[in-house]
Amino acid sequence: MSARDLPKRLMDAIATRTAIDPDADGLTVAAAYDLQDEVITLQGRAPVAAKLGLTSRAKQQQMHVDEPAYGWLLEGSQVEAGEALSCGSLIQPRVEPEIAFRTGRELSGAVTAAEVLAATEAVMPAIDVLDSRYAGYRFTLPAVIVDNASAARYCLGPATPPEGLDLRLLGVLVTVDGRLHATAAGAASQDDPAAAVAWMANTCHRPLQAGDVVISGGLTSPVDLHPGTVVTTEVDRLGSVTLRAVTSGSGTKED
Ligand code: OOG
Ligand code: MG
Repeated sequence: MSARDLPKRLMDAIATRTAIDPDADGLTVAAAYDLQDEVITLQGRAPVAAKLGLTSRAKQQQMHVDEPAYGWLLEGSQVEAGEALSCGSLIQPRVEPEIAFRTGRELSGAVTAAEVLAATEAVMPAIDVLDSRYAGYRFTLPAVIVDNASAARYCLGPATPPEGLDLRLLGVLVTVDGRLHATAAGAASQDDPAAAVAWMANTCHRPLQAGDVVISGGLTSPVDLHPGTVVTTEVDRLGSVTLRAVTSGSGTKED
């Protein structure tokens, strides 16, 4: 086995809901993004939103990596407000609170956090549903990049224009089954969620287009998602988004 086999092995992992061991020896970050493209093509679903990952120190320390990564949320992966998420097609889902951006114009090349903010039409509270295809979420940076930054599902709350907001200072509460589970501020992601989006625009070979949604990276360590769990992310000034997980068959979001 070599890193070259990862796209095919990841497809089998998704199809059989069986996590695999990463084998990304010698794989560079640049080559990993090429294999990520291959994984997305093999899935046959168009990217509909971008995601940043490993942008907070909490996540980087937990995962033993020291750089962010990006990936793509694919067609059919948005869980609409009020819709339940069926865990049936996922392997080991986890959720984390994020701030989502909707861009008003194309972003590419050397952009700053201030330029990202100026180009942003709206920001939203978001829940990222991760599903690493690697057993126990054990991976290296190149391996998680090939696995499309563990992208699985996402859920967006109400949209607010960013004018007058300092995203670094926005307080974030994560509630699990009605109990406060974790707290954070926007600055947990790359010191400013807008800086995280700027990092992606500067790094990624495809420009972010007007109207694209980008989720800007988990602000706390993630929570395991089990059927029956209800998770809420509440962000100061932006409002809240709630996700309810159910067992296979009783939900509405299956592949
Ligand atoms: C990698 C994806 C991380 C985030 O926001 O940090 C991510 C993982 O932890 O599986 O989405
Ligand atoms: Mg995330």
